[in-house]
Amino acid sequence: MPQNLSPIPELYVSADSAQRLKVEAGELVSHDLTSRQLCDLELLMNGGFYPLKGFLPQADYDSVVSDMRLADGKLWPMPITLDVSEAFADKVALGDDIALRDQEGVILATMTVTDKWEPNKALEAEKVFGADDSAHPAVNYLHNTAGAVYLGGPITGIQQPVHYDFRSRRDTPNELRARFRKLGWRKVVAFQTRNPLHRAHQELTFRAAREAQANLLIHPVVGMTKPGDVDHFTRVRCYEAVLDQYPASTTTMSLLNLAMRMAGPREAVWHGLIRANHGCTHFIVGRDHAGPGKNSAGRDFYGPYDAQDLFKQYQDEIGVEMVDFKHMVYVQEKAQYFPADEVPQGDTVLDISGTELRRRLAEGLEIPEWFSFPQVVAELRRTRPARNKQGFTVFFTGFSGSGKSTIANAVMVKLMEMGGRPVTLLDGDIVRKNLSSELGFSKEHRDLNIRRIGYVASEITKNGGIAICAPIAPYATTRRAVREDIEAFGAFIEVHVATSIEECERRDRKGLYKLAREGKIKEFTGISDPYDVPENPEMRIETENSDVDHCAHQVILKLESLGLITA
Ligand code: PPS
Repeated sequence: MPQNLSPIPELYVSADSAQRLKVEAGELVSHDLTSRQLCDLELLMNGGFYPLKGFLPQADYDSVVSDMRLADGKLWPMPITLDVSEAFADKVALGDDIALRDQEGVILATMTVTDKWEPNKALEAEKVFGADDSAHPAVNYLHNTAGAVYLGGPITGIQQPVHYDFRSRRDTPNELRARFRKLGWRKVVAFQTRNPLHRAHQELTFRAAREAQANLLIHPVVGMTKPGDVDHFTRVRCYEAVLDQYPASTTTMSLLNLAMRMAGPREAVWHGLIRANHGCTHFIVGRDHAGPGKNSAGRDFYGPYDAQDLFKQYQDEIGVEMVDFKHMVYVQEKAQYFPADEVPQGDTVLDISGTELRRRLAEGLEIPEWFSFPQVVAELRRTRPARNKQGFTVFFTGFSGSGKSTIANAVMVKLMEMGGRPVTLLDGDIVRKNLSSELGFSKEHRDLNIRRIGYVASEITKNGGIAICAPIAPYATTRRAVREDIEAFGAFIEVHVATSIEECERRDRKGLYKLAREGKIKEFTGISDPYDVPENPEMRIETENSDVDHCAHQVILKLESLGLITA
C-alpha cells in the first residue's frame, strides 16, 4: 500500500480562536464526557478517527450499524456516538451548540447538535457486536451504562485532553506521521496490544516487521480495554522494558488513547483504519483479535479467524496491509522461538498460556526466563502480588433478616484472628447510617447505595485490604457493575445468603416484615419490591439448617480454596 505521510485533517481551531471560543462556550449547555466519550473525542479531534467530523449523526449511525459505512459510502465499522440521558437531551434543541467538558470541567470542544434520537440498542448490539448478549462488555455498556439518547453533530476542537502520565509516549496521528517522515520510515507495521508483552510477542512482532521489510510501531491501547486487564501504568512500564530488546532504530512505541469495544472482526477493521490515520502501512492481526471472551452460553462470540477474514476483505479500503500474527512457541532443544507450524520434528515445545501465567502470578510461582523478560515479570509481580497478599471483596446478598450481617460479622472476626490484612465490614445498616443516610429504598436510591458500597470496597481491594459487604443488593445489574469495579483490583466473591422469604418473615427479627405486610413500610424487598436471585454466585449459603459458625466457616474454606487466604 502506498504510504501517505502528509498531515491528516484535525478538528481543532487555531490557538487564537480557541481562546475566544473557550470563553464563549462557558455560556453553553455543557455535557460532562464519560471516560469512553473522552477517549473518542480525543481521537475525533486529532484525526485518529478521520474521516469522522464529530459524533455520528443519525444517517451515518444507521448506515454504520447496518453496513459498516458512513452515509457517503466510506468504510467505518464502529458507531462513535454521544450518548446522553433523556433529561440532558431535553435541554438541547437541534441547531444548538453544546460544550463538551472533561471530568475536571475543562471545555475541550463544542458540538453543534444536528441530530437527536433514541437508538434501537438491541439492533446495534446484534449488528455491531454480533449478539444482544450482555456477557459482551460493549453490549453490557450499551444497555447498562450508555444514556438512552444519542446526539450527533460536528465538533469544533478547542484543546487536547490533558494527560499527566507518560506524556512523551503519546502522539497524535500527525506527530507520528512527522516522526516517520523524519526517520525515513516508508513501511511501518503496527502492533496493537492491551496485554503485557513477553518474549513470544517480541519475536512475532520483530519477525512480522522483518517479513514486511518494515519498521515496527508498538501501539498499545491505554484508553479503555477489557474489564480485568492489567492497568496501563503497569503495562507501559513493561513495554518500556521490552522496547530495549529490539535492535536500535528498528522499532518505536506510542500510546493510543482508544476506548476498545472488543468487537472482534469489526474492531479489527476499525483498528486498521486508525493505524492508517497514524501513518502505518501494515497491521498485525492475530487469532481472535479484540475478542470479548465467552458469551452467556459459554461459547466464543466470534470465530478465531473472523477478524482476519473481514480485514482481508476490506484491506484495500482500509489502506493498510494485514500481517498474519504467527503463534510463536519456544523450542527447548534449540533454545529459541519458532512459529508453531515450523517446529523441527521431534523437538520439545514449551508454552505458557495466558491462564497459566495468571495462575503462576496469583500463586507466586516461578515464571521461566525463556517465557518473559525479568523486568516484565518483576513489574507484574509488583502490581499483582500472589493472591494471598492481594485485596479482595466478599459481597453477601440476600433478603433482610436472611443472616447476612451475622455471618459477615463472624467472617470478619475469623479473618481478623488470622491477621495479615486490614478488614472492613460494610454492613447494610452501617452504610445507610454513615454513607447513605439521605437515601430511601426506591430502585434509584438502592442502586446509588450499592454503587457507593462498591466504590468503597473497590478502593479497599485496590489497596490490599479485605472488604466485607452485606447489603440486600436486590438488582443483578447493579451487583454486576460492582463486580466489574472490584475485579479491576482483586477478587470479588458473591455470597448469596439464600434464606427463603418465608423463613425471613417467620424470624422477623426487626419486626419489619409485619410492618411491610401492614403496608406501613413500602417497597419492602421480597414483599412489595423485587429481588433478583443471583444466578452464578461464587457461593450460596443455606442458613435454615446450619448455625452461624458453620456458615462463616464455609466462607473461610471457600476463600482458602481460591488461594485468597492461607490456613
Ligand atoms: S439495599 O436494597 O441493598 O440498598 O438495602 P440495604 O442498604 O441493605 O438496607 C436494608 C436494610 O434496611 C432496612 N429496610 C429495608 N429493607 C428492604 N426494603 C425496605 N423497604 C426497607 N426499609 C428498611 C432493613 O432493616 C434492611 O436491613 P437488613 O440488615 O438487610 O435486615
